[in-house]
Amino acid sequence: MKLVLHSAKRASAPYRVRIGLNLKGLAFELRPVDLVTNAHQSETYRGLNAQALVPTLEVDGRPLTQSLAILEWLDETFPEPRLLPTDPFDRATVRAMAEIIACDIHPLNNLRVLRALTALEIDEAQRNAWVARWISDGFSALEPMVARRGGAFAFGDEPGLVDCLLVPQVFNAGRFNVDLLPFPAIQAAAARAASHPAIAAAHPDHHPER
Ligand SMILES: N[C@@H](CCC(=O)N[C@@H](CS)C(=O)NCC(=O)O)C(=O)O
Repeated sequence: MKLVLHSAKRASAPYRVRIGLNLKGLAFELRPVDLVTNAHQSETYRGLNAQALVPTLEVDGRPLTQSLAILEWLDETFPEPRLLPTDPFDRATVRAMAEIIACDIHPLNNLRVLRALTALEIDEAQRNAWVARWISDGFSALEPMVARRGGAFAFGDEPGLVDCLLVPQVFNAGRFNVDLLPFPAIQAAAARAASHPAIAAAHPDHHPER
């Protein structure tokens, strides 16, 4: 099976998928998409991803979009090691933790949202305060869940779906100087996960310069 990941260096949604692919031990070709020059808005890229967003994972030439859907496809197609637990209650809990990041933090802070704020003449300090507000809001809800259900990783003792989302979101919080002191369980889980070899290999530092 040939896997091609369309990814951008600092973007958190493709970072999630790089972590998932690495945790599964899968080889993939990485195709950088330069968000700064709007390569994601080209007609060619829109042919793969009608939303003009990264990531897109091509599976033998067929495109899959939406990082959470891609991660669930990965888990169903390559079941070991598991990203989601087997118990239905635990699966729902893991999805709820992941969706706090994917549905309730990230969409409010995406590049197109920040560009829209810029177009409304919102200055950089106010944009950064906006980003910090939504990260802190989401992390306030996630913190007790990680404290309750986390172990060596964000959920339990093995790396999984929550780590795929948490590590990039904490990286993003760092870019915007968000204070993580109020979130000790999140900080500890993200630090432990970031040092896992498969997760470390997905870091933007190892991504081509785009
Ligand atoms: N819900 C989507 C979000 C994808 C997304 O927003 N990707 C960002 C990078 S993290 C992007 O392509 N932004 C380009 C833009 O906003 O113009 C997913 O999880 O795949």
